[in-house]
Amino acid sequence: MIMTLHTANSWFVTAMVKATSDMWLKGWDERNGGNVSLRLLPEDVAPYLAQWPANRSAPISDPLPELAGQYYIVTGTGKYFRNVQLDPAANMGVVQVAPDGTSVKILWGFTDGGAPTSELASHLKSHGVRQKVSNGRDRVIMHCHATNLLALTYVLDLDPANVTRALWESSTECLVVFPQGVGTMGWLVPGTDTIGDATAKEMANHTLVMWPFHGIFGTGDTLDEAFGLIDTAEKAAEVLVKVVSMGGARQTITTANLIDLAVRFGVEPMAEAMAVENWRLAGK
Ligand code: 2HA
Ligand code: ZN
Repeated sequence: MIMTLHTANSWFVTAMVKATSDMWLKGWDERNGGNVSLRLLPEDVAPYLAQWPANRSAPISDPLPELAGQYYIVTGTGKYFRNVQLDPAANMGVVQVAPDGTSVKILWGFTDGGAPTSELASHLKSHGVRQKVSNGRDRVIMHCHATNLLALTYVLDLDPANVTRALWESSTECLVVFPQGVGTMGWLVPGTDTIGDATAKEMANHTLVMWPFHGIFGTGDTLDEAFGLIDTAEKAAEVLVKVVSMGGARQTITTANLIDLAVRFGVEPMAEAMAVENWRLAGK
């Protein structure tokens, strides 16, 4: 008996549906906000390749020949995360980077004529960097408008060490979950190569990158890891918003506590953030 494998039942479509649905329920992805990409390995796509039409392409604004041949499942431009679960094939697609890195071939999905996310540049540039620094382990780039992290960008001094230290002090697990801290940048126009380059640059040293007045980028080896990373930072951000709203901390996790955590969990925390004595609100 010949069995037809349905792409909609693949582990990677199922996992993307779960991630985007959870992100919607978290309130991180209003309207068409947010985008997610997951790098697929040849063995992931092999069972399906022969049945995929692969008759369209989409340009990559800045060529990335170092990613030639790689496969990604990625959310679509203009698509709403709340709708992904209703019609995964219309709201996401599987693409392969062309040999010269100037375009992607659309292999599956985007069934209503859609195309990959407007943040494809940020995603692919960041994938390139994360593959290098993680020795090929990291496979996910996740962007969303996590409410409290976004709110904090209006009040925190945006120096990366300062932001990192403020979040580390806002929940004990933070230093363990993101020891490399949070990268930041100035405000930039989304959907451009400029913001893509700035994001990828920060991704060389951090697993989280903050876009002021916009949102957050996270990475990881799996969708669960990237989601859990953003969820952890967002939880700490929510605590910090409450603490600041209550008039500020009267007591906190100390530097000595942070050192104990790093030793117990065997992580090497961002030195600049460990050196911060009192994190600052902007303009203070
Ligand atoms: O896809 O979130 O940054 C919509 C966005 C752009
Ligand atoms: Zn966004």
